[in-house]
Amino acid sequence: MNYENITTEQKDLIHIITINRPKQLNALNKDTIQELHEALKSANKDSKTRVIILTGSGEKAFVAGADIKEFANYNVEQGQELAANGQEILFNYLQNLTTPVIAAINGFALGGGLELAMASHIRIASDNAKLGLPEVSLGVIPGYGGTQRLAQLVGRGKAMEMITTAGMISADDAKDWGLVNHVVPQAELMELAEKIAGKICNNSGSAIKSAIKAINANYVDGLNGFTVEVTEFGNCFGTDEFVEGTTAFLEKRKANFN
Ligand code: CO8
Repeated sequence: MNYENITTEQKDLIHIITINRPKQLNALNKDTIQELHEALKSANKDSKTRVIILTGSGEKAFVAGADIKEFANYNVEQGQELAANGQEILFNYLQNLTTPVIAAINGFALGGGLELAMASHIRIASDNAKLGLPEVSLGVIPGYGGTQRLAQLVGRGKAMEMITTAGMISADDAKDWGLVNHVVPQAELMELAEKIAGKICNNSGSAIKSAIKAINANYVDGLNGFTVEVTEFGNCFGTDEFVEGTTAFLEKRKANFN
């Protein structure tokens, strides 16, 4: 498929999606959100893709937020519609994708950009990255799940401070706060993302899908994570990959899941 706002690249079992609007610091307009949805959906369906890496083009920004020019004149209904649609087709969709997604944060991750990284399963950052939810400085609040996911990741107190001050934090502080897992020089960011992706690719894809469902269940109203874990644990016993994984262990060889 041809995209105008993103690029995609397949590297063995890893699918790399790059948001490609560097002149706008990769800000998310509606078309970009739709293209990201299509690219994630297609990669998730492709049995040759085991991990997705999401990053931004250029050296300055991962994503500097939702495209402010696009919603500056919206009314109440249009604002709600924009947030609801974005949450459904991109942010919640991404969190619930069963192919693991690594956000490689290569610069500013602000507003909708940080929300996109937070909806991803794993976050790593380059040492020049700056992260924040500056929405209240614009008279709005985070609308793509940021009020919920930031509090889940860093705790309510730090989320309150970040959101009400509209401040940015450094990559190192983000690591201290548990918002990103690793910080490396920018030139090494994709290398680290691919290294983590490679380790994931060595493991059972079907078990990873089950694990993601069980971990995410804790954050869904009405679902009991422990119950979902039991169900998903049981489901694993019906997979070829369970047979391969346990047989390989007993035969003292490396499992081959690909
Ligand atoms: N939207 C649109 N354009 C943007 C955005 C953005 N979020 N961020 C940067 N740009 C554009 C600038 O307008 C500029 O374009 P131009 O050259 O045509 O003037 C270009 O990118 C380069 O930006 P700057 O010249 O400002 O670069 P600086 O290095 O001086 O500053 C900053 C970099 C600090 C990142 C600065 O650009 C900035 O503050 N950007 C806005 C950050 C922000 O407020 N993000 C949050 C947006 S709101 C949001 O994400 C809400 C999410 C939830 C929405 C739910 C539904 C509405």
